[in-house]
Amino acid sequence: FLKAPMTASVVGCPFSGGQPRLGVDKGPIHLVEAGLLDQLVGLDWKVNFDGHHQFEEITAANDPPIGKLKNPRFVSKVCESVAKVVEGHAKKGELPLTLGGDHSLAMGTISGTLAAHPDACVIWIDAHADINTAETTDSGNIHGMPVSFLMGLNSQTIPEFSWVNPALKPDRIVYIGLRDVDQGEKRILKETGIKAFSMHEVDKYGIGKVVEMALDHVNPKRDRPIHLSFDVDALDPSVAPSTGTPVRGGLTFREGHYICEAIWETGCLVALDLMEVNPSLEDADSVQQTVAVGCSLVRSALGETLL
Ligand code: 6HN
Ligand code: MN
Ligand code: MN
Ligand code: MN
Repeated sequence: FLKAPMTASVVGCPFSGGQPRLGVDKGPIHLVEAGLLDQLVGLDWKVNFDGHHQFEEITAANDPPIGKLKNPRFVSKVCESVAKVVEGHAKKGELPLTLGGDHSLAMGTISGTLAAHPDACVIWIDAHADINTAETTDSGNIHGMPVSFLMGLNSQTIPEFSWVNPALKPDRIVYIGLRDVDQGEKRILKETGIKAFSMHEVDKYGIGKVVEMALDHVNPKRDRPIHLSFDVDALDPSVAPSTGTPVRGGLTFREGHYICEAIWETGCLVALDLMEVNPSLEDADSVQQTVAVGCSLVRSALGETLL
């Protein structure tokens, strides 16, 4: 690849099984209804969208916890189907744009990207590291664990998740925006040596330098395909209030958009996730604001410029 594909294939994922709060499954519906797809057409993308993915056949019924993991079969099956869809789009040279839904979906999207682009790297924008294992998780919510599955960090293999190819290497993922990392996750980050730029580093160096350092780490020659997984809770709750696990002290509106713009400028973006918009949380104005910010983050990542 030399230049980013100019066809975006939207993978709408109305899914909330990786966490307990209802409504995050409505995120993709609101993003599309807000006009996101027309906005991308306005940026000269060809946009494929054949409706939101239907997960009816994959039911949450009869899905007791496995250890601490909640809805394990449901999350696993949904992610497996998302992985196939993302892989298919990516192999056709299209850019999969996955709209969540909760962040457990990234187990699927990144699996799909790595199947199509084995040399890809991941830039994970989040308040959280989402790297708990089945052993370290307190909540049992799988949206706090996708990275551990992608990296094969669980000490015991869980047969229900055996489809996941643990192909993500520690030097191929970098975080920006972290500020609510669990004790067990801090240990994992240290032991694996994964590079993470928390809000402390954003304050210290500024977002421009942080993005440059992040890219230098994960993509030093700017020749690797990039999967950008953006959890809207990376933004400060004053900017994106309608999300399930808000944490104060987050990225400003501009810092969030700068990240997207700078990644687009590399020309290496091959897949994008926008996750954790929950239109059932907070008042109508907050919902409208969060959905609008979600749309504008996607536009920035897909080439919208200020001038
Ligand atoms: N997210 N670390 C917490 C947990 O439950 O494991 C929070 C995870 C949040 C996940 O926001 O995508
Ligand atoms: Mn499709
Ligand atoms: Mn997340
Ligand atoms: Mn998060």
